[in-house]
Amino acid sequence: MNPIEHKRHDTHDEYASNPEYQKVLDFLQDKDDFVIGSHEQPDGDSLGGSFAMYMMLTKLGKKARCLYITEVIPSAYRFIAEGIELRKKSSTGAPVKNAIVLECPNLSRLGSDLAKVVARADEAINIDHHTKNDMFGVANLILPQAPSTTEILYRIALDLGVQIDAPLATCLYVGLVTDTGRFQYSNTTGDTLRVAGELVDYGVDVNQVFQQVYESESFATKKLLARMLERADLSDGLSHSIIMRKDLEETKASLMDAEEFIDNLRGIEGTKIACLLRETGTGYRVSLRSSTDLDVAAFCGRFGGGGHKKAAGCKTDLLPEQFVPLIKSFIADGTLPPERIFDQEAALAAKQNGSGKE
Ligand SMILES: [Mn+2]
Repeated sequence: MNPIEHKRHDTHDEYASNPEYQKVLDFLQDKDDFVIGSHEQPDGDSLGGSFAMYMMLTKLGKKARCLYITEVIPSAYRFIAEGIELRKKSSTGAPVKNAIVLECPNLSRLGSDLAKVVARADEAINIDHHTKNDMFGVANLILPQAPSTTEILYRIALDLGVQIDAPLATCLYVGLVTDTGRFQYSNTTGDTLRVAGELVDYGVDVNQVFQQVYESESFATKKLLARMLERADLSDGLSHSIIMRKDLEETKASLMDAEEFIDNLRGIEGTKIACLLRETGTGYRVSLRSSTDLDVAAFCGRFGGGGHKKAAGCKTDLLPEQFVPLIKSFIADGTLPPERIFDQEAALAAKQNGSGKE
């Protein structure tokens, strides 16, 4: 075992001084038989966090399972899933004792299948770092100042006295490296880098993570990226593009592989906000990134979405030619779209009544 000293960082003392922190520790310490769930379209932080939590609990001699992740795990993250016990869809009828929900501002972010399982749990706790949260748990540890959920889990692991080994350190590191854009986003603090250093001392193979997460894109994914870039537009500070459903059919790539594509738009000189629209069949899934003080979580909030100040998402049934000007107005003078016209339920009801949009 690596004889590294367990350090507790100042910013993490802030996590631990949150009134909900002790409740989370007590829940993890006192209970047994857990399910762990995180959001749809998983990313490095949700998967790294879920697997890390699984490892922490089993190291404490507890029973735990991650919910359904087998069916949706992107290939870039399969290397951290080894040895993780997954609860499959077929067992949805089984009773659920204790649920741990990571990275979800509300239960619907889990997707409907997982949300149903968590709703059946005796009790659920909620650990997240997004700006808004519905506080659906018996304990709600919401720390928007944390760059990743796994950085919160690192402190929890130390306080629970969990032995950190290379597989656990790797899961924590994957969440950290992906949610900080490889330690380049403005959420990267000195402590983030110190934690990363400690995780490397615990045995993280930095180059392996890089190769798996960032250099294992399929050829189909690259072809899809080429289409997205071909269609890109830069005007009035907005870089945006669209991925159509036919692109997926024709390139045989999956939407999940397109998670990082927006970084290619954000990186274009002159970009204040980057926007990627992905056609879903019922509308568009929208990703926004801000390179300025413009708060894209607030913008996405007008469409029932959210996220972080500089990285957020939502869904819309507006057409791109309707949606794009709204972002441009936001860039021009900070104008947010009016909330009422984007009430999804009202839009659906209007459609069913035959008075829907053109
Ligand atoms: Mn995250």
